[in-house]
Amino acid sequence: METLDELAERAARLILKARGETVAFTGAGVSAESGVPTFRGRDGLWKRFRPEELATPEAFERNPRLVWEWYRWRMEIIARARPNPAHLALAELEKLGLLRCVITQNVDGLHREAGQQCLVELHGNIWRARCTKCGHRVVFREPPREIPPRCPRCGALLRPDVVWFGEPLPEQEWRQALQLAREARVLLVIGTSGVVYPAALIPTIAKENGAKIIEINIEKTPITSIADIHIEAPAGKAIQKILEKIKQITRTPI
Ligand code: BV8
Ligand code: ZN
Repeated sequence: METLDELAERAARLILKARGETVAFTGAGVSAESGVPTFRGRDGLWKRFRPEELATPEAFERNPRLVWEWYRWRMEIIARARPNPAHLALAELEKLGLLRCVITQNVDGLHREAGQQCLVELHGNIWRARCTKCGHRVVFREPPREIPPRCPRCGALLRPDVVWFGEPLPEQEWRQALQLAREARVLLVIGTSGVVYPAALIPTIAKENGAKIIEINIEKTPITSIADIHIEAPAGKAIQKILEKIKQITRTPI
């Protein structure tokens, strides 16, 4: 059984060998250490709420106030959250020229706040809302006081600018994610249960195109079976360790 140290060393060597063609694919687990609840974990959102009742167009149609109460509650948690060592290490890997881009399923905006430049938000962003009638978009600086919020332009209902179950992913972001997955030499899969489609196809597409898969998660997932390296540790600890190994290896010329 390899130690975290040995696994991180192997991962660091794969990332260095990829010469910048490494892409990260992240899920709710990368924000867990920031105090943002995941969906399916022990204290997961889906434990207390049922996604069908909230994260769907039908739920919004039926009860926009209830859906906005849920999103405002999540915005309040996220407003207090700060990027954690996992987000910061990914931003540093990008600065070092070793990470090309981050594809995220998260809507919390923490990768951006950590300084990530190249970022593809497959499921939208909780701080953005769009008008259900005229399409006008707004960005919230803080959770909306009155809910459901109304369009400043036409007065119709605003909806969170996130992808709900049964809704297609944004065209542009999906195409960009596919291209990044096809071209990646290494895919870092961090903190995702790999159960939500079509996002969950990304690791398979990267693998089919010859990428090495490094999975970081506190448990095994359906992705573990195609992972070349599976590091069972919290994301912050694991990615910081990989970053440390990269710096050690590049400091000591071979
Ligand atoms: C679509 C935005 C069609 C909103 C989200 C049956 C089979 C296959 C597919 C389907 C099916 N039935 C329905 C579908 C389709 C459905 C789907 O996949 N359902 C699943 C549940 C079976 N998909 C859709 O509906 C998609 N749209 O298919 O449209 C279409 C196509 C064309 C034209 C018209 C229509 C839309 C899916 C997007 C839904 N939106 N979020 C919001 O956030 O409110 S999904 C939601 O789940 C989040 O975005 C989240 O990111 C995503 C995935 O979850 P994870 O990120 O993986 O988080 P999770 O909690 O699950 O796991 C956390 C992981 O982290 C765990 O593994 C845990 O161990 C780990 N972890 C925890 N702590 C740490 C850690 N790891 C490391 N360190 C730690 N500290
Ligand atoms: Zn409007």
